[in-house]
Amino acid sequence: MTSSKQMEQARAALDNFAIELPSWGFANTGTRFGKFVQSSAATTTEEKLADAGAVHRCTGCCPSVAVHVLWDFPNGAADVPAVMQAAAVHGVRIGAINPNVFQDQCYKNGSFGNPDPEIRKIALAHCLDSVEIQNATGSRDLSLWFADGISYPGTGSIRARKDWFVEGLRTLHGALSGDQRMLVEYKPFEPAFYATDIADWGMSYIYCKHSGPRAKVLVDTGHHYQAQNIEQIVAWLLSENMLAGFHFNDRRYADDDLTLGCMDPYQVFRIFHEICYFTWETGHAPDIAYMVDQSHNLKNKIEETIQTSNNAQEMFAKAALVDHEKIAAHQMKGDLIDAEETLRDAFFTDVRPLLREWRRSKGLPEDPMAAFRESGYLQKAERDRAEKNRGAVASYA
Ligand code: PSV
Ligand code: MN
Repeated sequence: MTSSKQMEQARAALDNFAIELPSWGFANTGTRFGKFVQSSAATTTEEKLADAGAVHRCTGCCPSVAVHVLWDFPNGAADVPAVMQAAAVHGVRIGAINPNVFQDQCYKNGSFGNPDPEIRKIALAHCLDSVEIQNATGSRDLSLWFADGISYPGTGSIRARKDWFVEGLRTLHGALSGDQRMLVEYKPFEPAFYATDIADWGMSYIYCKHSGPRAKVLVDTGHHYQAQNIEQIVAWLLSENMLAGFHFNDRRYADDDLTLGCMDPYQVFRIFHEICYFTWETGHAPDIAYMVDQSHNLKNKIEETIQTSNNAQEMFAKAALVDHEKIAAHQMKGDLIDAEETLRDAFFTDVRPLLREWRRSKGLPEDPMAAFRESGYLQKAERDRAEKNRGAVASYA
C-alpha cells in the first residue's frame, strides 16, 4: 500500500522535475541508410522552438530547449537575439549549448584529439565561440560531445590524444564564469570504431578532474555497452558529486535513439531510484540537467516528444514512491527479498492517476497527447511546412 507520505514525495518530485528538449529532435533527421521526411517537421530554429513550446504547453514540464551551435546558430553569437526572441515568443528558454566539432571536413581525424595542432585550434575556437553564445543566452551548461577517436589499431597515439584533450578541455574550462558548467559526454562507439577518445564514464571523469570544478559528467543512456549497469554508474557519480546531466533515450542494440523507456522502463526507473534514494539520504536533490537526446525517423516528432516526457514523469514518480526508510532497513539487515520487493512495489504502482491529479492541480491538461491532438497544431504545421519539407534532406543522421 502506498502511504500518503509516499504520494506526497512523488508530487514534490514531479514539482521539481523539468525535462529539457533537444532542438534537433524536431527537424528531419534519420539514419545513414534513409530518411523518412515528415511534412510537419521543423525547418528553421524558430520552428523547432515553436514545436518545443507546443510540447511545453501540453506537458508543463519541458521549459527549456538544448541547442546545437552549428544547426541553430549558423552565424554564431550574431544569431542570439533572434533565437532568444523566438524562444520567448514560444514560451521556452534556451538551455544547454552544444558545440559541434564533428561535422566539418577538417575533423576527419578528430577535433581536440587531432594530431594537427591547427585543427585542434579550430575546434577550440569553435568551443570558445560557443561559450560566447552561452554568455549571451545565459545558459548554464556547455554540453560537450566529441566524435573523436581512431577506427583502426595503430593509427594514432591513444596517450597523445588523451593529452591533447586534457589541454583543450582545460583551456575551455578557463573560459567559463559565473555559475556556468561544462558537461562532458562519453560514448564508446560510433563514429570511431576502435578507440574513442572519451569512451566511458571513467574517461569523462578523468578529463573533468583535469579540467576543473565546473566540469562534470553527462550520461547519455544510449552510450553504453550492452548489459552495462547504468544505474551503478549514476550512483557512483552521485556519490562523487560528478553527475551533472543526462541525455535520455532508449536502445536495443546501439545508440538507437528510441523513445525513453520503450525497451526497458525498469532500467529508467532504477536510474531514477538511485537519484531519489540519494536525495532522501542527503536531504537535497542533486543538480542534474535532465535532457532528452532522441531523433525520430518514424514516429511523429512532436507527439513522440510528448510520449517521452510522459514516460520520464511516470518513471520519476514511481522512483519517488519507493519507501526509502523501509528499503534502507531491509538492505542493512540483508533481507534480500523484502528489499527487492520494496523496489518492485513502487515500480508496479500505477502512477497515472497521480499524474493526472498533479496536472489538474497545475492547471495542465490531464492527457497531454489528447490536448496536443485537439489543438490542431500538427495540421497547421503540415500546411505551413509541407512545401519546405518536400525533398528535404536531413542535416544530421
Ligand atoms: C552523439 O551521439 C549525441 O548523443 C551527442 O549528444 C550529440 O550532441 C547528439 O547525439 C546529437 O547529435
Ligand atoms: Mn547525447
